Amino acid sequence: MPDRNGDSSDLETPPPGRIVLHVDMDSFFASVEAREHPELKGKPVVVGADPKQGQGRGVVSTCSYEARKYGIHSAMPISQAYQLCPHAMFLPVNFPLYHAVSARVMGILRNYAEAFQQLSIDEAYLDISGLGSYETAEAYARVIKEDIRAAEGITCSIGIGPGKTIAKIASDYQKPDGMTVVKPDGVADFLSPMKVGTIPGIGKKTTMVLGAMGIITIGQLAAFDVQELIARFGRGGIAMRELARGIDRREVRERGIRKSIGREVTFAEDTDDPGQILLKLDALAGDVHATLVHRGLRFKNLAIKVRYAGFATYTKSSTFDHFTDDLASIQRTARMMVREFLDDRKIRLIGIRLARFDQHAVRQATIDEFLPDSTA
Ligand code: TTP
Ligand code: MG
Repeated sequence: MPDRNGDSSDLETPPPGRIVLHVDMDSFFASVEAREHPELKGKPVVVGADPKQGQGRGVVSTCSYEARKYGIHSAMPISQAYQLCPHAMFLPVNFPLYHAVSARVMGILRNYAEAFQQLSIDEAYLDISGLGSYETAEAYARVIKEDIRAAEGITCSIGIGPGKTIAKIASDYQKPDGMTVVKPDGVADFLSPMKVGTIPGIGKKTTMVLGAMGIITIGQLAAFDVQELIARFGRGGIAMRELARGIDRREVRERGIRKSIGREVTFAEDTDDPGQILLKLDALAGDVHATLVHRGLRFKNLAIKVRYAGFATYTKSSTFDHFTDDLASIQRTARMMVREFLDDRKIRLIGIRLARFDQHAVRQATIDEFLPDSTA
């Protein structure tokens, strides 16, 4: 005889609900520039390649929301952006600056999370299930937004939901400075009318194939015959349909520590000009240093790479006797090592790579302070 308080009553107990928060900075590079140069605030700002009066090559990295009104967007040719809005402020990409801001923002966010996962330079997942309710989670998210605004002078958009995919879709739902909370019982209504391409991971190709099958919206995908999806996409078909139904058990977790941080650049024209080479080397040092700081790491081993015009490639590495994150040391050592490669041969590419890391002390999570029954 099954115990009356056994299996069946267990089934009635809802599983502890997961609450995932996704945060994405608004027009990140452009917002940082506007913060650095307040006269840019409220203006169309385009960050990317030099437009050269419409003749420039290269693309838009990002642009302010004011510039988006002119139809400008990320990855658009810079020449086209110039045609659309010649009076926009065009700025070059300043990676070290954005990385430094990103590192500080991520540092703030990490402190709010039970589990934390940085997704890109300007977005992250926070598991905040311990807050226990979506109402508390929303209030918490407002504190996070205000914290970032006060510390870094930029805005972000936040999405909250029972899984990573929904949280990510939600953060993009109202931008800029948005906040979208999707409770478990609202997931189906939220997702159904959206286009399938809204699901992260469903790209242009899959969207086309689905379209040919008559599947345009997420609702249609959720209701579609699973066997047919498997026949067309294999196991990916099941995963896709689950996401469309709001089922997403992937955990928020830190990615593994990187083994190395490298950056290299090919000169527009092969060169034997030491001034030009050293300048580029300094810039690369700045880039790898920014990533290092961004990841909260210190390194011990530094390598440089030199490729001559004929493709002959050499590397040279040097190991410090202590861990460091000092930019001047990187630049000094890289310059010293590159010297022996500076002869009458033209150089095509140079690179810097940092390896052998130690991690700074892991930051103490402060989420407990916000828990409803906290004694802190
Ligand atoms: P996104 O978060 O995709 O874009 P965004 O922050 O500029 O704007 P949104 O408000 O829509 O989130 O990308 C973050 C940064 O990554 C962006 O500021 C610049 C950089 N980036 C590129 O350099 N090239 C690209 O094609 C994209 C999409 C982003
Ligand atoms: Mg963004």
